[in-house]
Amino acid sequence: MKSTSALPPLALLVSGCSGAQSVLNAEGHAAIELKALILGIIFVCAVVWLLVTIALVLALVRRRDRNDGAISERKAAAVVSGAVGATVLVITGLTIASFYTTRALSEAPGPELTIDVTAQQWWWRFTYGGSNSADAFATANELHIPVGKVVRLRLRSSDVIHSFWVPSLAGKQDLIPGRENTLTLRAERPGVYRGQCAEFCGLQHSHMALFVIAEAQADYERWAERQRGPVAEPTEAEAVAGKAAFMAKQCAACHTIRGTRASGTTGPDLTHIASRRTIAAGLLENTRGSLAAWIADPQTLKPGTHMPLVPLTSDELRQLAVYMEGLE
Ligand code: HEC
Ligand SMILES: [Cu+2]
Repeated sequence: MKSTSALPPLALLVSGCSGAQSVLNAEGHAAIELKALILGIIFVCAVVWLLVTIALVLALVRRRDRNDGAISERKAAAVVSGAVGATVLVITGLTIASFYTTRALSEAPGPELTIDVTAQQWWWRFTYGGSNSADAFATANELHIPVGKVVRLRLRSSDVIHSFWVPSLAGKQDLIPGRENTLTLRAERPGVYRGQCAEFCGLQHSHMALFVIAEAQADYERWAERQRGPVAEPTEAEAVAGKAAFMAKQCAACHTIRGTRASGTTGPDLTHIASRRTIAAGLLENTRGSLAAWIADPQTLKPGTHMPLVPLTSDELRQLAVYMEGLE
């Protein structure tokens, strides 16, 4: 709770909303502009409300004082035209303010990094480096960006309309089937910013979260280098067996693990799944236990998800979880 100190009553009201996913916790270029506009509008509206309330109270009190009825016609005309004038002035002011905010949002310089975002029920695919280049890589539900850099997101959907919204960084932008939208992000401070699909998209819409990790350029580059890099070959017996199970069961038909024959695209790329914080779009922490729980029965954890229940023995399940855990 920083810049709301000028508005103590308001600050009290909104303090419950601060945190990782809040427009009031603005840490991105666009979000900071939007927050200034929002607080400005709230302040103006609060002043207007206060003035109207004072006028009402005064009218009540004065009428009780001298109970002689009507005010003169001239005075009434003056009051009405004063009120109309003030309304026009306030609305014009707010319109100009929002015009300048919109302009500031679209003024961002050319992008220094472009990332493809594909939304599908009910997770996010982030593809770095274009789709054809040799060192392109894909991740899921976790977007890493360098702090202070202008990042352009190319937004697409492969099924229904979704909406990309990370309140701390920027406004919403829809992802529409058959169309490409763009959104520009610039994080001003390092941090982990939670986002959420903001357009109802079916059963698991509420479990379609994402995290933007804004980090220093060097950290970002180290992360990208690792993601680009080859898959970790399992050495431990359990993990080796897990890899064999992955290829033998249907897993490989839906998931890609670069450097193996698994090249499905229905589900998230799992080449470096162990480097992610959560699985299933923010539903579960990424631990061996939750990986096993997810693989054992995704339909109970996230009913309707496009990952089916694949029948497995308990040995296969354990081996698969160990294999996943080693894919760093
Ligand atoms: C019919 C396609 C399909 C099959 C078969 C399939 N998956 Fe999935 N998998 C998905 C989809 C789709 C998701 C994303 C689900 C979501 O977040 O809603 C997913 C998610 C996952 C995740 C979480 C990834 C992340 O980053 O969130 C893991 C781990 C996983 N699958 C492992 C497996 C394993 C192991 C098997 C084989 C036993 C398997 N999957 C079989 C489609 C499939
Ligand atoms: Cu949605």
